[in-house]
Amino acid sequence: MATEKTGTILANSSAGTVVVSTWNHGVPANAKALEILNAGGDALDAAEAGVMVTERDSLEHSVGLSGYPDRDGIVTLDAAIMDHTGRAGSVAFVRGVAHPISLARMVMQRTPHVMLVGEGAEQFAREQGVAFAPETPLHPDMLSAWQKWLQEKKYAPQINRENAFTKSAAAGSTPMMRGSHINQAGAAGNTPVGGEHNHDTIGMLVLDAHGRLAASCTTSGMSYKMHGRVGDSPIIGAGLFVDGDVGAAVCTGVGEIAMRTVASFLVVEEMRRGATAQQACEEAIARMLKLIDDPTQVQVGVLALSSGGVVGAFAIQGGFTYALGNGAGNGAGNGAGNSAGNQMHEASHAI
Ligand code: SD4
Repeated sequence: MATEKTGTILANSSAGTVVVSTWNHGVPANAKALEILNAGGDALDAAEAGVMVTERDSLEHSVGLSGYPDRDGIVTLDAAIMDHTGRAGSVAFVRGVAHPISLARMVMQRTPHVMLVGEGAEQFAREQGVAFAPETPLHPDMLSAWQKWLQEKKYAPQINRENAFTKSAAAGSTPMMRGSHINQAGAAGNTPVGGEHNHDTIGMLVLDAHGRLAASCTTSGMSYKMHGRVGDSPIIGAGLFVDGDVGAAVCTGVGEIAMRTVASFLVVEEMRRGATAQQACEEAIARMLKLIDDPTQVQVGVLALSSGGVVGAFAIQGGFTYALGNGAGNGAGNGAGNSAGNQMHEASHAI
């Protein structure tokens, strides 16, 4: 079976099903997506259901309603979804919705629009019968973190906070395959131990058995962001992009940099011009570095998945982990020669 070297990993190039998603929380999210793919499901369904696992995890503090609030103590969520035909939907700056990814999908499938924001997105949620609870109290840990933050009100994003987790011996955990400072990857039972001035997202790219690509992305954005701030995650072309003939990409990290480089679109266009998934990610990070005065203070990670099932991953700094899963019928597994089907990796990086 043919394989292609991507720089960090070997991925199966004879398609089959592939799921790749950002950070440690990608493992349980991938597991759900693979369940759907292995049952013959569609890439779009897998991409939605996969990240819903992260959205509903009350121990997950940068995706969904248990996320860190903005500086005014309000959790506002951003999400987007895109399929292989170029259809896309997104929501931004929404409160009180447990599954913004599903609301984004409704925007895509039930409106003539691509993006709804704020009160309009919330009104749409109510119209669609989506449970909407704007008065949802902050998660108790988030309330105390925010109250602590208010004492200084200093905004200083911390890189790779997404991986600042201790690991319980929770069932379903998966050892990381590469990487220096993280030994185990997340699953239920994680306890945050990192600082709180940070950011996080789950972005997921899926290739199903019919060769259909889809991408999803959902986040509570940067902690203690200005009220009204929206990052790259719900912006088609920045946070995620899919071209069914070429590939898909998703970004995580400091959204402003991904927005200013239209990074996910760039990655897909590089692949269209012949770059491998890995080369395309590296080019996007190179463009970002031109905009950044001190790259030691900024983290952005980029994932790519070609229409042939080849994965690329690159980041500004070390510590960007991602989960790669192969579904049934894809016995080649991933580049470490492991066909277990859902493993953590750490991306190579620029600095
Ligand atoms: C944002 N890109 O709101 C998101 C945050 C993120 O890992 O991805 N953090 O800027």
